[in-house]
Amino acid sequence: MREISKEEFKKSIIENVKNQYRRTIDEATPQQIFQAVSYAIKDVIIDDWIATQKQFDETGAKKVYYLSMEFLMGRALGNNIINLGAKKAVKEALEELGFDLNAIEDQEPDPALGNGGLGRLAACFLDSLATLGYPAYGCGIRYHYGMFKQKIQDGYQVEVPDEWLKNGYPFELRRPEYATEVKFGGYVKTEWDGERNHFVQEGYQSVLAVPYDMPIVGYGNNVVNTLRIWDAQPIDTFSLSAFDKGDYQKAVEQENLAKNLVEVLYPNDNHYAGKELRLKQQYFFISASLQVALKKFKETNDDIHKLPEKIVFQMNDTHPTVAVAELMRLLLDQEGLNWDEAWGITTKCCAYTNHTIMAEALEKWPIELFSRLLPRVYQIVEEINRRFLIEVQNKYPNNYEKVKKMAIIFDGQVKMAHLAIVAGYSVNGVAKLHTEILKNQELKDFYEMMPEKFNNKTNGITQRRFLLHGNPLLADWITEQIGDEWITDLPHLAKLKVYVDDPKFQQEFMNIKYQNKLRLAKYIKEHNGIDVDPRSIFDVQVKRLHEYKRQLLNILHVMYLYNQLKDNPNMDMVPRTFIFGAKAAAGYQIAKKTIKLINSVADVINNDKSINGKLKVVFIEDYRVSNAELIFAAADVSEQISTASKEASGTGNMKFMLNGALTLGTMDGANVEIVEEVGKENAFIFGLSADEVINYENNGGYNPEEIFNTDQDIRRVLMQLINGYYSPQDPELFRDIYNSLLNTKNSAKADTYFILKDFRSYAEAQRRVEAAYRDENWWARAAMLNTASAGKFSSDRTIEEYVRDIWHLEKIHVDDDDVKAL
Ligand code: 26Q
Repeated sequence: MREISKEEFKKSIIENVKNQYRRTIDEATPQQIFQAVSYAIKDVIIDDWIATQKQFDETGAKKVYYLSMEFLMGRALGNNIINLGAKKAVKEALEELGFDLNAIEDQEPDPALGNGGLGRLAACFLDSLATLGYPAYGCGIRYHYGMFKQKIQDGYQVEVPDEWLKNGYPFELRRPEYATEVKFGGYVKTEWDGERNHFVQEGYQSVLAVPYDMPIVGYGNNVVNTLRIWDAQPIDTFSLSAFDKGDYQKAVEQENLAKNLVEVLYPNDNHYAGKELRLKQQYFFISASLQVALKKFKETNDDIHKLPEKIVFQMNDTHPTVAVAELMRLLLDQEGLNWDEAWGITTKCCAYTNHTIMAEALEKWPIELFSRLLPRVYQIVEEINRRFLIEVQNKYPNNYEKVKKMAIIFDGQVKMAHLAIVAGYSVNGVAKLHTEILKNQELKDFYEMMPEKFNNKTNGITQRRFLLHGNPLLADWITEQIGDEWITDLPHLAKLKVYVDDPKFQQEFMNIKYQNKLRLAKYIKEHNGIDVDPRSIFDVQVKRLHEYKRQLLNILHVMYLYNQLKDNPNMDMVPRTFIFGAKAAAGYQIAKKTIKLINSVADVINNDKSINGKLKVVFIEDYRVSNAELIFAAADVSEQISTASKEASGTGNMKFMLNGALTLGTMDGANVEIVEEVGKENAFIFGLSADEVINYENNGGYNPEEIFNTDQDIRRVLMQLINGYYSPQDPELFRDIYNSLLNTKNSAKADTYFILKDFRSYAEAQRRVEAAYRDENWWARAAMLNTASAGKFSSDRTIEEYVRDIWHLEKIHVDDDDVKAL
């Protein structure tokens, strides 16, 4: 790694402040200092970036294009500084200029171009790809407004626009030279040239796609990959075709299309909303990305049939699946290939990752909408479907059930998952259990017909952000004990296992946890005005708000504990702080009501002097990547309590584990593998298994009435939802939550997430948590073991598996000399 000199860096900051703001360092605002530091860092990155791209060109290396509607990057400055190996120099340079690096980092807006797990996974993958030296592009959308900012007013979530571009974002680079046109609507004209048909789209509207590139800096290896996000601009009205010249109406429409297209990220997580604009967004960034990828390929290759040797498109869920048909279109209509040639190439270039089995998340587009918006692409999907159904019928003669279940187009809808599976050469789930459920339940028919496509890639996270950057005290301590190889090879953490029984190491480890709890307590005091006891158990559930994730189970249990304390104020109890953080999709009413419930319960409990501060409830406003780093570092207990079978993997669970929190969870998603690594005895597992849940579901659900009628503690908690105990002004406020659990009219439709069914088992697991925490040595040992056993969950491991089984990439090397030679 190249040395970055402190003195040069100081000069660079001063110059940047002067040139950009005409100010001296003493006059600059903290935001201006942030900008200047970022530009100084970008100057360093640029050389590596150019050298890396040169390596790509010279080696002709195969590249992965990670196609994703979401990249939840989080702040770049701190991570870039770390990955460049410049932390010491920058920190000291800033100190000598009178600034604190942390405070400057806090000036950066969180680029939040994603909702939750799927978007953050894409960001972790980019970090790992660059660090491992694999040629990769992230392709996405430059939303002008990312994930909304959450304010809590009177206990309710209020959504505020996320103006992340307001001050300009220093790490992006506009690349107008790669701008390209994307066409919507119109109709397809067929022209026969005596030999073959040509398909020409006419009467369309179009926009100009303009890419912005962000550097993705590898750790300590000079490699800089690219995240390319597309912005939309109106096509210059002058360049309208002769046919359209002077069409004022059309010019205005195209301008509006460009303006709306990339305006905002849809804030739904694990929920499909069949919005026309969403489909436009999908096609927009896919068409632009594919056009430019092909063009680049053709600059150095003359045989289009070799495309699969040089390019792979990984589709992050079905959101980018229109890529399959768009690639076909480019190969057929632009490259002039015949169907079999084009299909042969497409099915060797596209691979698909599934992130959910939740029925409401599956993308199905009405034919009417799809064909109106993408007339040529729709023709191609129809032909893919027609040919596929012939195969199905050949394999299963006279079996109409199969056709019905597997068709890509059926019942007036285009099913994107089916398209992705039929055209992709790889279909992967994101944790072992999830992949088994895909193979044996959700995608059983496809698995039976094409078993060779299916494979598992258990998710991972980058330790560079979630330990090295987010928890510097623990990171330094670990490096002191076992060296720094864990930074690029996480399984090295296992070397910590020899220390777990040593009281000195236990104490040091728990002392770091305590320091991190103090840091979070300070954040909570500043942001919530609540005092929390850093000696209490920090019991944390942070993730998107969704019924299947069961924040409701958690808060009902808090209500139950509070009832116990009220009955018996002298109850011997280890003080507990229940910490929540969650955004609800703006239109998801019951999720929003759950936020209100958590805040109402918090109000009552936090203001009740009679319980001597034994119980506190905190809802952290605007949970996002930057405060997540503080939260994971400070957690004792990691709540991973989804209804078994519903959480495909989870990745927060891994971030907690890495930071020494113990998992309280169901046997769902990657929890299963976490327990496999750390041992069941070092976690708190409860609840129905996935098989049991699926069994109930296949037999019409279960009857929560029975539990309500026989379990007094549960009944008492439920009655408090409708007797105004937590909402004296409006006793009906939580009626809808009550009804979701106990709708008396149709009990099969009640409690579909098995909250009451799992309640006792959860409460019992919580008692085990408390008993375990009383034994300080046991807890310290188990916490250390969690960190020491987290090696598997690095996204570096996940990426190596994708490369080995799906992508088949070669590493590139960028030496210091390559950079100097520029
Ligand atoms: C679809 C259509 C229209 C609008 C929005 C959407 C949409 C958007 C986001 C559908 C789904 C998502 C996000 C899904 C997601 O984050 N899934 C999570 O993926 C993680 C990474 O694999 C897993 O760890 C989680 O278990 C899974 O819930």
